[in-house]
Amino acid sequence: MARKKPKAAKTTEAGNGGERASAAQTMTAAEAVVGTLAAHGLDTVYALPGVQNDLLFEALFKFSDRLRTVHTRHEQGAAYMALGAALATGKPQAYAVVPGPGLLNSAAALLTAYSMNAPVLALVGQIPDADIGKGLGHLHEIRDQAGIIKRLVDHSALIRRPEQAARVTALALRAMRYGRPGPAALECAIDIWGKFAPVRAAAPLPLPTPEIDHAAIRRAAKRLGAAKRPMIVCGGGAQDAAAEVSALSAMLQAPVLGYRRGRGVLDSRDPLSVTLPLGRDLWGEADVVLAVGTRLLMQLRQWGVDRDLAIVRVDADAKEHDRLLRPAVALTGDAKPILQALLAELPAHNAKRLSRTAEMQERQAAWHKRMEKLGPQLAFLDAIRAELPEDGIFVDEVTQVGFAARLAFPVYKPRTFLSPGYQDNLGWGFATALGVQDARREVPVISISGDGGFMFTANELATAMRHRIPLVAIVFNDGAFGNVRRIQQERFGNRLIGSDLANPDFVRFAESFGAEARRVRDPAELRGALRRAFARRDGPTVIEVPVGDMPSPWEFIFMSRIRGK
Ligand SMILES: Cc1ncc(C[n+]2csc(CCOP(=O)(O)OP(=O)(O)O)c2C)c(N)n1
Ligand SMILES: [Mg+2]
Repeated sequence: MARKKPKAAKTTEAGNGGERASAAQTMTAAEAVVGTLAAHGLDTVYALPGVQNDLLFEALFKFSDRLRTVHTRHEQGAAYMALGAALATGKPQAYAVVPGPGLLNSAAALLTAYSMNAPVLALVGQIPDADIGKGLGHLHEIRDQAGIIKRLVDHSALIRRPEQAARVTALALRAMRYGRPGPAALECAIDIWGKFAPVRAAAPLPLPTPEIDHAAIRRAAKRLGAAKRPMIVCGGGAQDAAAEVSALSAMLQAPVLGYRRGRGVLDSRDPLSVTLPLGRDLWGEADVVLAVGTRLLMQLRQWGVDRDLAIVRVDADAKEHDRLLRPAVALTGDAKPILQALLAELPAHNAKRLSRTAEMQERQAAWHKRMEKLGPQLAFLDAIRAELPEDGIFVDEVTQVGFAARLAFPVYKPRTFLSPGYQDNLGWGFATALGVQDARREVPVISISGDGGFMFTANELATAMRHRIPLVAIVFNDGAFGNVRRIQQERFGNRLIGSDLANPDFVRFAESFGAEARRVRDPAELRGALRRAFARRDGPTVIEVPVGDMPSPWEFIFMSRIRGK
């Protein structure tokens, strides 16, 4: 595509990277976008190229001293990697794809980012600007791409002129962090990316600091302080408030339930740290629950609620509070400052608390015993925990060992147990974990998958090799969509359909990419293989574990009502 560079309106010494975000330079829309990403501290774009985005990639090349471009083999890989990087760091991450099929290929990951409130920016190409909406059949044209995007993210925009590009990007990045965090998307047409204008890369826009409602904090402190059986429930929104949750738990002697996205907020070694199913017992007894960054869907819909339970909710999104049940006290904003205010107020209202350590240890042990039913899964998890360092990151999947991990894998730190939220999408794990490991190169990352889930993105082993990502991926191979097969066996008279799998030889498959690969037979061998794999930091390792049927975890997950009608 021809592109004429107009005379520079003003030249600066800032050079390619635009060291000073404030200096206006003549640059393309794409450079303004990429420069703005860099000015916001982003250091990587996960991407798959194509003609609509050629000028975007040209800008990425120009900025390659400040932003790495990690290219993948499928757009879902790019978007899942950005998601993994966002979950691991808590910071905005970006991916770039062509329109139409490129966008749709990335859509499951974008949907997952939305469900997990993860700050992922999608940069999506477009057909020629003047033809958008005309249905002419341009390459990768899709009807109402903006409308499709709008249903996937809360904030989106089409860049139409280079003069707008930096500000539109900064607005998207602010929307991703402000209020309820989450993904955003920017579209830009093939003929706009390369257009020049005198612009400056935009620095981060100030985030309004939400006022803390001190009257509501006092009401919350009074409720919690007077509670006989207080309890804290954490969701993904509590991950950045671990210190505050831990302090509140100690002050109130309140057990902290974290399941899946709330795991690791309170260290599993604390006797007050619980998952399901002990969490359900405690929910049944609680008189006041402090819910932090969680929808409480399982609790309110499955376990039930009655008038004897008052809920104090902390949520970044005011619209979220009343969705299922009006709480006694609603606190809107980021969990951390709100819980800090609560911590300051609580001592004035808090009842004298006896330690619940002994009681909790006893109750934990009793459930531990009942969960021995999941022995095969737990033995593998013990092996992983024994080798994964405290700050190592475990990326969960929709697989038998994953279901057990959500219940029983000890998690010591926030953002070290990543589970896919309410999409629970098979196939998220391996590519997301690649993004996690790419963004956190200094810590070991484990991805677990079943044979079914692994094959959704196993092609990204090529990406792991190309970008030397030292992820360790464990594949539990039962030759089946095992979860589905068990349902067909138990509920449908063993009428098996669509659940058996023909698999590659996973070791040879991984080796053919140049990855390290091992097959292990039992937890002891798994430990040894993990130790070797963690010692290797220059590329991926795949460990295949052939397994048989595993005991069902569902009695510990889908538990019946414990209070209310
Ligand atoms: C995107 C998506 N498609 C389908 C499903 C339904 N599903 C849940 S578990 C499962 C089978 C998982 O098989 P595998 O990864 O081999 O794990 P296993 O249960 O055998 O351990 C399927 C198909 C899903 N959760 N997400
Ligand atoms: Mg399987």
